[in-house]
Amino acid sequence: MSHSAHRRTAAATALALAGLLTAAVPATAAPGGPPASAPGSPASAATSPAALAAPDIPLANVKAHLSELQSIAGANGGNRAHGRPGYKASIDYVKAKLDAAGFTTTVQQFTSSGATGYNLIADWPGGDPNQVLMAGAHLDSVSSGPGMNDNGSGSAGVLETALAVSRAQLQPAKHLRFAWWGAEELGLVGSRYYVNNLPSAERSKISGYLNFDMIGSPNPGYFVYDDDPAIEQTFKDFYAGLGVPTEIETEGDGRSDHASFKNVGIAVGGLFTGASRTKSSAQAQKWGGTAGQAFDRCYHSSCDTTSNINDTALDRNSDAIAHAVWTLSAGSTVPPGEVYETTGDVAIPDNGAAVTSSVTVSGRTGNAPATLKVGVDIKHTWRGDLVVDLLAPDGTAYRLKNSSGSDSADNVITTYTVNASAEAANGTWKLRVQDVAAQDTGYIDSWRLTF
Ligand code: DTR
Ligand code: ZN
Ligand code: ZN
Ligand code: CA
Repeated sequence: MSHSAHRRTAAATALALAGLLTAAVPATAAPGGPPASAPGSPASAATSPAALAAPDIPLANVKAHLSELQSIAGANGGNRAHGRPGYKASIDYVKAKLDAAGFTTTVQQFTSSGATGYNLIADWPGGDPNQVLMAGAHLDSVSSGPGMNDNGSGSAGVLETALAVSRAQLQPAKHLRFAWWGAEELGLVGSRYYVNNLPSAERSKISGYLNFDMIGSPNPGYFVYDDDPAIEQTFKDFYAGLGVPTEIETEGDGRSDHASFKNVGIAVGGLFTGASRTKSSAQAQKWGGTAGQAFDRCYHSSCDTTSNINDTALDRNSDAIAHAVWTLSAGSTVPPGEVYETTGDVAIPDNGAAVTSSVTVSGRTGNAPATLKVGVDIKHTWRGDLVVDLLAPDGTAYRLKNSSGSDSADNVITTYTVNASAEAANGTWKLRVQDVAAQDTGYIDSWRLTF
């Protein structure tokens, strides 16, 4: 009997196990692809909607927000710093855009250094209130300048992504919440105030916080925060699609508003194009720009104006924000309880080398669950001979069964639960079986993973 690995819904698996399906399908039936069933047999795969593709974020729109913020600084003493009129005017501008676009906005006040500060929170109606994806940027500048790259760039990129959500009337699985923080330059004051005043029950609903602080540096690097693996991978996948190499952000820990969320155990990620560190020649080789020069020579200076922006970096990173928001808010692209299985027989050599049987998982986002079900069906007399492991796509082994000389019963037909939350879901998983004692023999009949 030679079938190959395929993906079925739980219901279809029941049919399959009842022998009603004789599908011989490609080893990796990608979700949304053709149903994994032979012609004439009952439709077997739930074709769940894959994550919708994010729209392109128009650079001109992002730059228009920057121009507005520049004008606001110009009309208010040359800056948009905490406690200065230019900051409140920046809040009012962003809030007006979001109110007009259908967001539910809240202005949260706090006091820092004797002055009133403001956070702007914008909720997009809909989505699972128990799964909140957040994206944010600090809106304040230092007092020495208008703060276009730091951090008008992040503020404008997040704002335009929110407006794109409205234009698309996106209805993601998760609830979307956007935020613009006050007094970041005084020490993450606004974002820390928000997190500290969020009841723990509300904190636990936040599935991730995406931070964007300096995403248009004039001599840009493309840095991805190395925090939550699924969020990091989402950004890396986006840049891989552009053919743009990225580096891990190494100076960022604690240096921006994601730290306020990370400090209370919320998954975080983000993007950064560099500040006062200098670009190496190797980095100039891969990214262009000027080696030996700071990524942003106007960091925290009066020259951090709209001319202190690299349009390509701002455009790419704004699109990356949208990609991450669309992708990470879609929930899992395949319904829970999705089964990936193989029914191919693999003979187990008596008292010999280990053998493996593979199942390929694709189309999922993020990591495998902490309760990954591994259903095995091994036909073998005197099962005490057998050692059984699950191998994750990266080769990590999870021991399912040890040998036991005294266990003379036949067959291993059972389901194990494995905490595979450290493993990326997509890839080729293997069941490894070894017969470590002479005489009794058998074979792997089938096995399956249920996510
Ligand atoms: N703290 C930010 C700028 C900054 C400097 N290094 C990093 C690394 C990652 C994010 C941000 C930053 C500020 O001055 O606003
Ligand atoms: Zn700064
Ligand atoms: Zn900043
Ligand atoms: Ca044996």
